[in-house]
Amino acid sequence: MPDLILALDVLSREEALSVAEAAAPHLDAIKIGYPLVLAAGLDIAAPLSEFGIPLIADFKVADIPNTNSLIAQQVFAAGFFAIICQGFCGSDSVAACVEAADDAGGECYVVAEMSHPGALEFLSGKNAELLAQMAVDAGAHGIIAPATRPERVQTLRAIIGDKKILSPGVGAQGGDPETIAPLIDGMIVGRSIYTAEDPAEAARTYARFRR
Ligand code: 3DU
Repeated sequence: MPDLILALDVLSREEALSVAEAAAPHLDAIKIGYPLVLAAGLDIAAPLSEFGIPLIADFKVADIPNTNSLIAQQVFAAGFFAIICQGFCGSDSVAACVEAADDAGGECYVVAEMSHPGALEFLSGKNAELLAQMAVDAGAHGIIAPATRPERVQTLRAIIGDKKILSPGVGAQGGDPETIAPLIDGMIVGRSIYTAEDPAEAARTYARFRR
């Protein structure tokens, strides 16, 4: 059963710290990305780190290897534990993120299949399976796969073995936590926690699916 990862896509430092503080007792990691970093700066990582919960940088890094290295180095220097990159730029671009993660004693996850309907146009099916295999071959720590499509998570699991699957799409996007929990290693939940009237109670509800 999976860790609970809060997707903290709020747009101010104050809200980020307030939601994180409320939910922290029920969390195993906090994922932040462009919405919060563009609103509050990368140094939001410092106060968030004080909750003692690992931070995941969801920048879906997708560039040439040198640029990916520079981005990943900034991420790990800012105190993040893990980075998420895209795989479609190729194995050398993924390897650059994996190397930066390894150098920092951190982790790198590769998006294999996305959870939204538009993912079915490119980021699904055979392409997702190739991306998952490439993530394994590149030494990534795991993949991102959709809680909205449990059958696809099972297909991707057969490819990646005991590498980790972090899975967004529960709650607001319609994924069912009970169905997906046994199939994954990390359940990523955003709006269903941070827009709840009581984020602590919402986090507690999802934490019931933890190990
Ligand atoms: O739908 P939610 O509010 O629970 O947030 C899901 C988070 O996971 C959000 O940060 C989004 O950018 C991220 N994500 C996906 O939703 C789907 C993916 O395939 C990859 C990341």
